[in-house]
Amino acid sequence: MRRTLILFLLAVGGIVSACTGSSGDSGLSNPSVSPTDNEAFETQSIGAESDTGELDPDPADEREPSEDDVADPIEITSPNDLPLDPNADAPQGPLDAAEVLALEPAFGGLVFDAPIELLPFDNDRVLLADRSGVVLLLDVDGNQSLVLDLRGRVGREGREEGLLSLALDPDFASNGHLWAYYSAVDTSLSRLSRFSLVDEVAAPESELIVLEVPQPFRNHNGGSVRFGADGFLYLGLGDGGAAGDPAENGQNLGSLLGSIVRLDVRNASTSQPYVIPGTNPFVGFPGVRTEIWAWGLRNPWRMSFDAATGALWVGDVGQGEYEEVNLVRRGNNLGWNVLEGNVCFNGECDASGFTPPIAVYDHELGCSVTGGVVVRRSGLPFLDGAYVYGDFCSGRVWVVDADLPGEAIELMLAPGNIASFGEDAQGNVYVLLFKAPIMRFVTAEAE
Ligand SMILES: [Ca+2]
Repeated sequence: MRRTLILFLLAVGGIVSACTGSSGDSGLSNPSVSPTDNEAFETQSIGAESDTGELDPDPADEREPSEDDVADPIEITSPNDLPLDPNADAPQGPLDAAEVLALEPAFGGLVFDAPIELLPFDNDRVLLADRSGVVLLLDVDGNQSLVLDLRGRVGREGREEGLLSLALDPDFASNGHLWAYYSAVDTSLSRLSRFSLVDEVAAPESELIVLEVPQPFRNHNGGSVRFGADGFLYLGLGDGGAAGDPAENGQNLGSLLGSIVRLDVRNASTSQPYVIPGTNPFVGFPGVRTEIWAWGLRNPWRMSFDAATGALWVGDVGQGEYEEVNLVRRGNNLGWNVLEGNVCFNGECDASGFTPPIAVYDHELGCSVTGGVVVRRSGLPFLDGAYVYGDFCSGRVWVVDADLPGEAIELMLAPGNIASFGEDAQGNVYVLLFKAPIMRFVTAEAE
């Protein structure tokens, strides 16, 4: 069966202005999240820099708004049924309008400057983290309460620095632990810490520092902190920065940089912050950081586990030409800085021994991949059974079959810089955009 999918884009300008106009008391104007200075809510890019190692102007500034961005329908083709079937015939015929996806503002149209994480907290609320260091609880109407304010501890000197990730402990219900990964203030290092919630508030003073990773440059700090079904903590670390990985950290098992590490933090304490699981792939190898689970990464920006299969999906930001999505297994070498995407990064190379990406796109289509989530419970066409991800610069959103990965399919343009994807307890899927409402995937209304 063949179909042609017509996706109608949201009239972005109208939606944004409507939201900001109708919810002027929300988000940035709330005292709990108001910036203390201009720096705190400056729009910054994630993961893109020039070949010289100097940070580029904000990709958002480079993106030329066009008619295509906001109003015109995009015609794309897609296999018909989800899960996306790579063996299906080429698409044919129009989809029913009811099957078309759209994005609509969620949480009362709340706008944050740099939202980077949205996680289910309970049945009715989500945790929302902004790169400034603020963590909030939000209900569906956008009512919010402050959970954690790390602005005094989070460094924002580099354009890619800040509070970068958040995760609830697997035993949160009994221990109240919240995990955060951020750039430390007044220094150049990344920090993984545990905080403890009491009555839904975590005092900064409850911090237990579990891992600190010196950052030779201010960019490429990763990262996501996630818990696997094995109960262990996974953290994605960038290659240390500049451009081209000058110290070749990506291919150095003696450095945590450019790696995904796996830690047992169940009994974390000041004297023993973590234990290295005995089943980590390089345990017993001399001269190796045995925290490493996988290596050869440049700047893993957003990773997530498939709740159904346990698979680990990672978006790894490219240098100047290719962005990639990786399915990461124990001990994999993802190729950087020998490979960028599927191509030798510097002249000729031996590509054997590297795990190739699941999906690659070039800089005609974007400039900085934002890894997403495997969707299982949204009830929406094209999403359930798919890994959905996007590009920070172009706003393009793609899906790839999570079970039988085939060719990625472009789904739509999001109305802004895609910084992250998230889900709530009901299975709704969200896109986090800089300086724009948090958007939720919905079935589009028939025109
Ligand atoms: Ca790679």
